[in-house]
Amino acid sequence: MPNEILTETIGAVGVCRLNRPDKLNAINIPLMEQLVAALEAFDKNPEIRCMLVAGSERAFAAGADIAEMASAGMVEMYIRNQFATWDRIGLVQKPIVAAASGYVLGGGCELMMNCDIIVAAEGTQFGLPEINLGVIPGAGGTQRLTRALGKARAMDLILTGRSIDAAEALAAGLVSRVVPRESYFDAALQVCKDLCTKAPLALRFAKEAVMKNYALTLEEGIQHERKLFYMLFGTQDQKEGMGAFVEKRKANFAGK
Ligand code: DAK
Repeated sequence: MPNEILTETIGAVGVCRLNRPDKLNAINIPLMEQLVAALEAFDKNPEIRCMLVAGSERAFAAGADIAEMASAGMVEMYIRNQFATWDRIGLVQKPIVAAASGYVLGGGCELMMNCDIIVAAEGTQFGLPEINLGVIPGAGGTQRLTRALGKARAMDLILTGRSIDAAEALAAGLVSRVVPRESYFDAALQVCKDLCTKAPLALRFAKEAVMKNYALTLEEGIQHERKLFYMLFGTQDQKEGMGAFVEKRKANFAGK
C-alpha cells in the first residue's frame, strides 16, 4: 500500500504529513486509515506528548477524494462505513495541532476541525464546498463549523460553498493563530514544543474538558431548556412577574 501519509517524531512530537501532493492531499480511504492508525500509535507511545498534522504548502487537504465516491450509491456509501475511521480521531487523548496551509476544503476542513489547535498560514483558503457537488458535508462539518463560527457564518459558508481566507477564519474563530506562509510548519511545531513542556495528564484532561462542550446536541440543549421553562410556571415568581406586567406595577420577587 502506498504511503498516503508520512510520519516522523521530532522530540516528543508525533508528526503526520498527508502525502498525496499531486492530488492536493485529497483524503481517500487508505489515507484516513493510515492517519488514524498513526495518531493512535502516537497516542499510546509514552515518548510522545502531542501530535502535529500537516499537509503541503499548497494544500492541507482539498477535500475527501471525489473520484473515490463519485460513482458510489447510497447503499455502498452506507456499507463502506468510512465515518467509523474518522470517529476514532475523537478518541485520541493527546492534543493534536493542525498546520493549515493552501486549500483546506470539504473533508480537509472537517479533518482540521477535528484537531485541537489550528495554526494557519497566511492566505490559506477554508471552505465546505460540498454544496457544489450536490451533497453536504458528511464528516461533522455542518455541526463543527456552526459551533465554531455561529449559525450566520456557517449557513453562509455551507449554503454558498464559498471559501474564506486565513484572516477571516481567524476573525471568525475557526483558527487560533495565523502566521507567515514560509514559517507555518515551524510555527505549528513550536506550539507543539510548548505543549510538550506542560503536564501531560493535565493536557489530556484539559482537552477532555473542553470537548465536553460538544456533549449536548442542540436538540438536547433545546429540550433541556424547555423543561426548565415549563418548571418556572410552577413558581410564585412567574405569577408575580407576569401578573405585575399585566397589572402595570413593579414586580416583587420572593424567590419561591
Ligand atoms: N478529490 C479528488 N481529487 C482532487 C480533489 C478532491 N477533493 N481536489 C483536487 N484533486 C485533484 C485534481 O483532480 C487534480 O488531479 P489531476 O487531474 O492532476 O490528476 C489535482 O488534484 C490538482 O487539482 P486541480 O488541477 O484541480 O488544481 P487547481 O489548482 O486548478 O484547483 C482546487 C484547486 C482546490 C480549487 C480544485 O482542485 C478543487 O476545486 N478541488 C475540489 C474541492 C472540493 O470540492 N472539495 C470538497 C470535496 S467533497 C466522508 C468524509 C468527508 C467527505 C465525504 C465523505 N466519509 C467519511 C464518507 C467530504 C467530502 C468532500 O470533501
